[in-house]
Amino acid sequence: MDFKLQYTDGQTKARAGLITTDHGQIETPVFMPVGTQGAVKAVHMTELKNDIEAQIILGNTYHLYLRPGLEILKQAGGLHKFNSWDKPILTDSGGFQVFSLAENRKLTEEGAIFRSHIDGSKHFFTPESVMDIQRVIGADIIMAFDECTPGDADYTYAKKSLDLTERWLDRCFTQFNGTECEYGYKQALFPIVQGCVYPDLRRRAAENVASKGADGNAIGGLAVGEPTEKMYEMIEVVNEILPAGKPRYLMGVGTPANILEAIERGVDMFDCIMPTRNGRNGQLFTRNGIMNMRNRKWANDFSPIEENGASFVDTLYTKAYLRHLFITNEILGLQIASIHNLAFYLQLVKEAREHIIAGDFSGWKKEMVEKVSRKI
Ligand code: PRF
Repeated sequence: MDFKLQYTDGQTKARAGLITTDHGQIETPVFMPVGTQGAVKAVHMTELKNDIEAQIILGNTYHLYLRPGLEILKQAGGLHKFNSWDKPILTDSGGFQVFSLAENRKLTEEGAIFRSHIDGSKHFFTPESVMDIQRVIGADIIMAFDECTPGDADYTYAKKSLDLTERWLDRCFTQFNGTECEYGYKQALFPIVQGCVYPDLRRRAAENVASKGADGNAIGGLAVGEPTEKMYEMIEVVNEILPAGKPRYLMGVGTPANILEAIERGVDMFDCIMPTRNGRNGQLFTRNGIMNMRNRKWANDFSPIEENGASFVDTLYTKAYLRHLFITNEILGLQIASIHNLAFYLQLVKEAREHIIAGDFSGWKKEMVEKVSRKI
């Protein structure tokens, strides 16, 4: 994997760059739609590619390991072949999902013991096994096995947790460096900075991560219950230390405003379930603010979903029709909302890139944060 830093904004820390993988290039900043189980919920690959213009999608080690399981993924020839997505894929390591989904989970020095949320079966993830699983899934970018420290952890817990994540990181790199992709292309391993809301822990974590000389680096443990201002402060602290010449990935963030604020602070890559999950709940993000499609006020609003929207769905359908689909529980409503929200997120980040290159990011960002955050 290669990263070229193409432009750095003069007034802020925002950057534009280009990642090259064996499955194609990614212009940054980039938003990566989440396809937890190998599918972006309610969205076809053709729509992702041609309408939403996704450059890379996510998958999850935890889910794919449980179903379809490694045997099937191996037989398929990896996730790209299995789900018919021939562009880049990134997989999260499962640490975060074990903690948010699995039952009876327990952390030990060795790894994480948990029971499947699907059938209660018992499993054990270690840094080594998680590297091996991600070799079988075959994503272009794979993530280190970490503990995502809760946002309200006290200092003592956060430090102990970071110590463990750092020991696990060394084991991840040892295993990764001793193995190869099963399918003949290259995979990159991104380490993850933890450290909760404590600047000294974050600095230490960022220095440790930077010392690995990885192809890219991630910031985890944010947007997990801490105040938003703390999140921005931690991004600033960490990005002072992470190498400028490598992409920086802020995991699981966030609202359109969160993403613009993080781009301003030097983040290049994002993923979040918000556009798809909130979309399925009837929440639409637009250039003019956030709409709840179940609201009565859209019942006879026959204007397009979004004038000058980023997707074909925006002008093909009206607000009144989309509201009707939500009220009647038609699955087309979920599809339209998911496509709309993803197209909006991707266009927003693409526009950010254009403004970074044009040299007027700062003013544009300030205006957009205000617009995209209001409720309409
Ligand atoms: N670690 C991992 N995945 C994640 C996170 C993390 O800290 C987060 C936190 N926002 C989302 N996804 N491995």
